Amino acid sequence: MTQKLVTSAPAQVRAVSGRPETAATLMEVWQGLSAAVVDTIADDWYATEQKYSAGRQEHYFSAEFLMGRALLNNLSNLGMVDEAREIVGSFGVNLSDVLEQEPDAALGNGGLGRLAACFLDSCATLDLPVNGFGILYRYGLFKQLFEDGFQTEHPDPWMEEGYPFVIRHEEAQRLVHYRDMTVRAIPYDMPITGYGTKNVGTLRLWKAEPLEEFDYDAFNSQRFTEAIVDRERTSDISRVLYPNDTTYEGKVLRVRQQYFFCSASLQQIVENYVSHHGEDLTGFADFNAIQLNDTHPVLAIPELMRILLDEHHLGWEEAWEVVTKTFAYTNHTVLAEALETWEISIFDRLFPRITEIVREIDRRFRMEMAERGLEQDTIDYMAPICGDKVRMAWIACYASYSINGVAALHTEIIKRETLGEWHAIWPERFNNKTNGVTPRRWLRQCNPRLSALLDEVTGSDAWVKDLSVLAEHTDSVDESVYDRLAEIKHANKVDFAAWIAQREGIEIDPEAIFDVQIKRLHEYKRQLLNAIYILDLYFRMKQDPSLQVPKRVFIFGAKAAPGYIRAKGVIKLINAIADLVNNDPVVSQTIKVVFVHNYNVSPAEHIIPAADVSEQISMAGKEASGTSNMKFMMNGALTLGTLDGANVEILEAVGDDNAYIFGATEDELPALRESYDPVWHYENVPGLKRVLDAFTDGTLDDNGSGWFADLRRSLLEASHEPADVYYVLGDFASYRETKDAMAADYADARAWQRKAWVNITRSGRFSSDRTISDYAREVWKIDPEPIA
Ligand code: Z57
Repeated sequence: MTQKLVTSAPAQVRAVSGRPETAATLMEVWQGLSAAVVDTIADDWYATEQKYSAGRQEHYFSAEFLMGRALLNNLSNLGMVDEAREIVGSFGVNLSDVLEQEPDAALGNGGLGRLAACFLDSCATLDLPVNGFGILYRYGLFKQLFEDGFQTEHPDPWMEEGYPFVIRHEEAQRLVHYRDMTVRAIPYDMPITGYGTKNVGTLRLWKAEPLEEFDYDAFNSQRFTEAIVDRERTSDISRVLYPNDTTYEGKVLRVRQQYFFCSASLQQIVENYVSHHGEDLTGFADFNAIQLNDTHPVLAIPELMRILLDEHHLGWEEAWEVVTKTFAYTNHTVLAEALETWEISIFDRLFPRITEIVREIDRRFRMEMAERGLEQDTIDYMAPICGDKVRMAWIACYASYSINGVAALHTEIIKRETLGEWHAIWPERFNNKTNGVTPRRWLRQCNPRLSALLDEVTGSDAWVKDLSVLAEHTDSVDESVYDRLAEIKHANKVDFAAWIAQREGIEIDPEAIFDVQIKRLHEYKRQLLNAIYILDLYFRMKQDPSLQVPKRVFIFGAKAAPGYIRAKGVIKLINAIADLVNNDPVVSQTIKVVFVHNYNVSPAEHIIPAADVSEQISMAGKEASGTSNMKFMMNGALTLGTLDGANVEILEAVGDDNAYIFGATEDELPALRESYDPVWHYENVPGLKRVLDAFTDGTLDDNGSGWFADLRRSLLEASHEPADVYYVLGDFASYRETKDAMAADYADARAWQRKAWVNITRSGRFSSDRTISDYAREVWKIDPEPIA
């Protein structure tokens, strides 16, 4: 197989550049090498597709797949990294320079989209018959720049220069009908290689194109521009990813997108069923399971009903029987603002038949529940349609045979509260699937130094496919491993410092503690709490220049949704604090603040291996799981966190001595809130007054935007919303104490490395391989199908 790359790579580079391979640009080498990789897997990819399509399959429906870069991932999975290094070396270039040419495929916002990408990696590695279905957005998540410390957004045309890892399949196109237009859905397939297996999975992304190249009538009747504009309206559907994470925005184009990929995917899946198993669709669910990644693909439920009823002439009961054995739903949040509720008039306007079906689902639901003896209020609360709104989560709960949360605590909360009424009726549908991350990308590829140590300590690379084997080595290691670990972290920090100097123009000291918070900007994640700590520390240092403070770099990466002004205010605030701190000739000797712009998958791969402290500080009960917490753990960073999401399970895995936990717990919060007075905290908790006053007294400059005053008000003043909804001031004292203690502990390097080693070796249950094995066994009922 690798011999193939040696011949294919130069030929492909020559084909894309039209030059000898030694004269090609770095971008052309990336293009050619990538095409050569696709060349080497083509036979296995085809064989995998053939095999999967004949048996039972799971289809992962998601509006987002945050894939990041593909070339290194594929080379590494296929065992071709050294080969590739040699090959491009012979062209006169360096492999890492070639890899850095690749744009991130950022077809997702954050945790939910990246989870889908990790899941595909695990499915391929475990030889499971699973394919992903989504949308080929022309523009991925916006590019973030800072101008005067303010976030600005810019388009991300990620495949405009050509992208060899998606293959257009003209012949497999489908039509998607809306009331006002019919659109062609063209599939673009991305190969999903697994580690150490021949199987290659598929991510199928649909692109919207106009039905006809030209509307001849329009052209002939002198309506040239209208004809062009009309063409553009169809391509609009797959033009751009909506940049909201955990916040719903009721835009018509967004429903169009959702229906678009659900309809095209279902048409294909049903056709495949018919071609292998015949016209009798009543057996559909024996061969197909569909996982709905949040409510974004829930239109697949009425759409499958439509296909079964109208195109295959099943009766309603028969069709509903099939549908309710096919779909499984994952809930990813308890935040009310994320719940999708579409105006039924939008459905009417776009697809009247779907509206009809949803109304019938609603009617039957009400009847069924009345028969069960439910109270009318409960029925009204749970019904798919409420007034003029369609509630997507309720349709999902009604039609799905499995409903899962993404961490133990989260699943308990949805059973008790968010989806409590559903749990009361169908407790057997509920299950937990704690999230995981792929150890291929998040350890083996991004941290080669630590990977080499793990190979050495465990005697092989078996941990890459079974991360749980590391647990055997928690205690039974030679003390020298801790020195190695320290050296590795230090070397990673040196690399990272060089990367930061280049990218952000800030010098940081690798001897300092690297304290990192990287995630979407949201009030519930409490970047503001971290910012307040830093500003407080600055004032403590100013007030007492003899204060002994461990050297630290506070690192942030975060995008704010473009319309989320308060989140943008926090970005501006952190940048203003960075200015204050980094430009203070004394304080900046000890602490620095770096806000990495345009945070994305590939920056994460640089940041995480260099981190010492993993900030996971959401208000308890709000972060469904979190997944960066797992990536940090695998790379030996220690968690500073609340008992929220998967942090709870991380703590369970490593033990109290190996994580730093602070703050109010989910079960304490209701009582605490009863008597909560943020102004009392402001006046009495050491440090808070001075910090919050600095928001508005001229210490920090918000360029006249008024945003810092708004942030201060959001914490202190109950006007049209309660003050400090996310308990920032309430948790501050506990956070400060724990974070100070943690920094002090860093001085005992040996003790710190021991903790890091426990974190690394106990991270096995946070591999997405574990998560996916559980889904495969308990929800999807599928077995591995190796092609070899
Ligand atoms: C999103 O990234 C998440 C939940 C959502 O409802 C939407 Br919309 C987007 C995140 C959660 O906030 C994380 O806690 C979780 O780890 C991630 O989904 C994957 O489950």
